Amino acid sequence: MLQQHQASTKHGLAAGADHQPERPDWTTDQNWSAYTAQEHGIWKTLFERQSRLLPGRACDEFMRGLQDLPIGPEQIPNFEALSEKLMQRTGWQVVAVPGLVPDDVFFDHLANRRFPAGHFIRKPHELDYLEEPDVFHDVFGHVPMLMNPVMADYLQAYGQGGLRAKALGALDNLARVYWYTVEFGLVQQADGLRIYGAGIASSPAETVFSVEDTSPNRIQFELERVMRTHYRIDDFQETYFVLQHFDDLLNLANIDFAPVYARVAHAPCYEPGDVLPSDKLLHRGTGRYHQHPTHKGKQ
Ligand code: HBI
Ligand code: FE
Repeated sequence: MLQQHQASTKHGLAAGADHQPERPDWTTDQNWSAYTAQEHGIWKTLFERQSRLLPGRACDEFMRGLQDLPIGPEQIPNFEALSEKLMQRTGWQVVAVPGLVPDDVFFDHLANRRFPAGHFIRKPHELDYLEEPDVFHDVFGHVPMLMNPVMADYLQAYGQGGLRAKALGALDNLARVYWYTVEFGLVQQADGLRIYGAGIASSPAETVFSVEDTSPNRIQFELERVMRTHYRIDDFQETYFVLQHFDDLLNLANIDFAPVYARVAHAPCYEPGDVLPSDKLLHRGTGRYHQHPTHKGKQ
């Protein structure tokens, strides 16, 4: 994905700078019956590619969530059917939005256990590159993890924390935590390093790169370290942060970030590829990939 979250600055681009949302919460109808055969076909191509790559690379929680959802290769999933299953399992719903929505709107949805998913699908020439989260990234990448009670609570806490962080002037710090967990997180599983981040799980190239390539750093997750680390939005990550246990997200959902924001507020930030003496390094990257970037997105 990488590219998908060109972050808040892209909101204007999402639908045109003068876009007026249909409704104040920016939701729209999925309009499922309007998808064309070609659009379902794009879903199928992406779905089949990821279904081959994820076993042995994505964590058990992701694979289980995917299995238990009404998601398959043949059709773009129906958000109502997804919501029904999710609601039973973790009390979440999937709602349709036209693309990126303003931060406050995004946080409000998450705080109420509604996941806003783009209802459009990328074009054939964008299979590996897009600037806004589409239905494949949002549904295939995020929704399987929302079947898990830990991620379900963590993402709600992120929504609740978003408005607080904004008031404290700490949105950048919180957004980095989101980035390096929900989007690009890796976790140590009993049988090896695994993916749980949606940005990785919806990207074929990064699925392999994140867990197998020697180029990126893999560093044990540490909250203040992550809050201080810039991320790349235009290419593979230079560093992945690794949870020791998936349940570590529970602590993150429950602790008060305010004192942590206060500590990092005047501390310097790190570049995406920096390695510090204090880091618990699982793998020191060669950095080879980013020395000669091939613009993976546009390969
Ligand atoms: N809107 N639809 C959508 N999806 C996102 O992931 C998203 C967003 N708006 C804001 C946003 N992400 C981030 O900038 C915040 O998490 C900080
Ligand atoms: Fe995402």
